[in-house]
Amino acid sequence: MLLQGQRFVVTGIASKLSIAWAIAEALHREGASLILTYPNDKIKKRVDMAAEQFGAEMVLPCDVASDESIAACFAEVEAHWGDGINGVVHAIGFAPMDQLNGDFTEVTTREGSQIAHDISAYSFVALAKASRALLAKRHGSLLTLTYEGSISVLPNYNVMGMAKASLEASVRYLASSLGAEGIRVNAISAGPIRTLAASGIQSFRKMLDMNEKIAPLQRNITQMEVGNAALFLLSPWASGITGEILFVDAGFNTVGMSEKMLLANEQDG
Ligand code: NAD
Ligand code: 0WE
Repeated sequence: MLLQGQRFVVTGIASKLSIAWAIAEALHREGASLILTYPNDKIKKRVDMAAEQFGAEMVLPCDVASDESIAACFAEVEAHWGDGINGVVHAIGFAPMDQLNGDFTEVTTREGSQIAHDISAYSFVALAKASRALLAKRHGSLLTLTYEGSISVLPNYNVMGMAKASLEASVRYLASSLGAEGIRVNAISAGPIRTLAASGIQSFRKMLDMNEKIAPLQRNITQMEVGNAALFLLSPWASGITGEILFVDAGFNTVGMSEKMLLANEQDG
């Protein structure tokens, strides 16, 4: 029980497939106490299910589009856990669907870009502001989820690539800002996983297939593998790690060109 007596706030559960669900599961398995959050009433019942499964102490509304909602949420966290928390998990990303299908230059709009950056990147800074004092009391840490589309161009990821680049820069600036208080800040860059956020994405299936072919491990990753890496980064075993982006992607990001790609091209031509 690595995390007995430790307390974590987990955002981003929307279904059993959510990466945040697997992170909460891993934290619970190691004896941690949890508070789970949801953005609106439509999602609340799913989060209630998770709370029951993981014995969470509270389920709180937290819509990261609203400063008032974030403030009200962390006021409740403080009322419950006034002597501090050990971690906050940010597993939130959103862009309007019309931004995620088609030619980047054509489909990207000012409004789409603002929403993507507000919900997917600024919100991490907002959660850091709201949880700073509680995290400092226990030398806790912040964790977010990112994707390779921040660094390399991937089909249709579009404005989310911009938002994830911003999110990753925020990991480094927050790590620098909060380091003196003993607060660590890290991200996991996960390979593609079929979740709600992946449903409705054109050719997601083909992306999973391609990933499997290119990645050194020759397979896709699971939510549980992200949950276990998250558990490590949030635990005392990672006490020397901050400002880091840890890839949990079966090695996909390390490959420039694979033998299989050469062979496939030879057969084409
Ligand atoms: P998901 O749909 O299960 O989770 C996304 C979450 O964002 C949902 O719980 C949703 O309620 C929440 N959210 C959206 N708007 C919100 C708001 N205004 N306030 C609060 N919460 C809000 O999908 P997921 O794949 O588990 O995504 C979690 C994180 O992992 C995201 O940051 C995503 O970008 C990242 N990620 C996903 C993949 C993948 O392939 N699925 C890969 C790498 C990174
Ligand atoms: O970060 C993500 C999810 C991004 C996402 C997905 C949606 C779909 C539903 C953000 N906003 C929305 N808005 C919606 O209305 N991933 C890493 C998963 C993902 O999303 C993609 C991918 C991959 C992988 C979008 C296009 C191409 C690849």
